[in-house]
Amino acid sequence: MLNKCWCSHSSIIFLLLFIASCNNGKNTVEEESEGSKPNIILFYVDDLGYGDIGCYGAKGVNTPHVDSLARQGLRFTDAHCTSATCTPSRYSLLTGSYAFRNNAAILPGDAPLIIDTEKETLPSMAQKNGYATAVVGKWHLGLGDGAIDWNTRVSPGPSEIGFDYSFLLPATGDRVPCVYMENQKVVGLDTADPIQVDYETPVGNLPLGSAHPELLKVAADEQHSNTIINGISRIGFMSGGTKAHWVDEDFSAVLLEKAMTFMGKQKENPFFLFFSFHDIHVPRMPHADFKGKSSMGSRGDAIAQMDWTVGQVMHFLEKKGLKENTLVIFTSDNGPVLDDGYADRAKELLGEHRPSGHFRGGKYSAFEAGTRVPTIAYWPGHIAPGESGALLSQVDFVRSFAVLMKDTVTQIHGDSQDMLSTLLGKSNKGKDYIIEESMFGKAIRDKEWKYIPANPDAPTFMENKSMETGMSDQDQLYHLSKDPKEQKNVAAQYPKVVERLRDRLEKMVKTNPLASPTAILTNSMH
Ligand code: NG6
Ligand code: CA
Repeated sequence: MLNKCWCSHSSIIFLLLFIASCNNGKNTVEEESEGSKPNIILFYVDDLGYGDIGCYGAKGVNTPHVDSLARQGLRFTDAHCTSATCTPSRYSLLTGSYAFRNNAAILPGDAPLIIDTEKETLPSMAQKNGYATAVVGKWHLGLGDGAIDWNTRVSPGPSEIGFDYSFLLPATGDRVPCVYMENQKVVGLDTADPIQVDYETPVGNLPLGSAHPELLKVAADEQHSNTIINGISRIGFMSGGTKAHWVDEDFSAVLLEKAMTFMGKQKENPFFLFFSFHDIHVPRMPHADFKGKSSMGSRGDAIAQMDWTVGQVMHFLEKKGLKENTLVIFTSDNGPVLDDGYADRAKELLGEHRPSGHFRGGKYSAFEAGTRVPTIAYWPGHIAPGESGALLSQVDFVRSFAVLMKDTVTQIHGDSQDMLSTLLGKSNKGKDYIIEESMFGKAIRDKEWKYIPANPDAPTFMENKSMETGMSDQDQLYHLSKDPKEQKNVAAQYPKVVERLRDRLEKMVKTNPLASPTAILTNSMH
């Protein structure tokens, strides 16, 4: 088991090459017939900001592997996750619907699955089109349908929404239960030491961070001061499962190995791999091999670890002859945050590095950096190297992938529209409108403008995160093409633009394509 021991990176590379050489499958470029379906790998990094990658201006860390994807692929400068927080963005990514349609918000670690198992999803669509499907990494979409018994197979979960294989961190790294789940069962569980989880009341007798700060590798705020696992206090209480506890420092190697094994097994089918990183979410505990790889402490070192992981997957594809037949998308689930509950000195060690790039806000925020995230599409021979300023949203990935797969068997409902040509760089046409969700409200974008409706009930600042929420008691309008930093509210000068965007936002919110699939608003105004 890799979660209790760390293998050196060189031995991992050896293992990967070994897996690759064992696979004499047919899934190579030469053997693929013309027009066959490409594999899809979706690298989904957690909390990675617009400015956190070299090719987007990072200063405190090098990201050669991701930069190389960008150099040989298409780098987007106005691409967005749907929300400035994780669960909603992931919900949209997998269902093709905006998360507010399902009131999706950041979930506790024992929440039920929030995706309707009756509806098509990105993985179920891929599955029905002949793809082998897997999710490896952070889930945070809920599991089960109520009171979870962590000691049995938990269902519904990934397999009920179309994933053939899953290897999960059930919620987040900072939430209990701190165990991996493989195909919805806790990995390495000793039945004599059952797991219990509670988000209200302490359970069992594992030490709590609030009572035993001396046991901690990193100090935490009150919210993150419950059960201590692996020297880190978490949100929520858990007991039992001692042999199954994860080791945070091993996340990248463990997830990588699971992803490789899944890919290595695919022989006849194309595959869809949702590689859902824990990096660079808190607690940031990169492996010792990455200590000091950045000038920014553990947040930067976690970026370096993530970049290395991407490099390993790409190396694997190359060795296996799959590079030319795999569409790789690299992106993030929300903008950056420095202090998210642990005293890991992310802010103090920042130096010249700007996690949000030249945008305002970050995770949780309605300002641009909440959802504008690094986004790269890479597919040698199919995507020409370059840059695209097209306005893009992850809500459209489902439908775009459906078109790529020439899907005729499913009907993906929801807000998702076909943006494949833009994603592949064949067109520069962006979306006419996208909604940006955030912690306290929605905003709407078109190519030039951003409108954030007045929200007098919301705070303007989150003290504990040092983060502007983007909310105000006034309507806000920013002329982004002239004022990308959202410094000057021009709502009063452009009442017609405000009216147009307000109407459009209301219409998009009201027209629920889930209730009436044919009611999807077209990408253009008419
Ligand atoms: C917040 C947590 C934060 C993080 C976030 C989820 C507190 C005070 N903060 O509620 O630490 O876990 O949820 O992050 O509890 S996300 O990337 O999964 O959305
Ligand atoms: Ca996140």
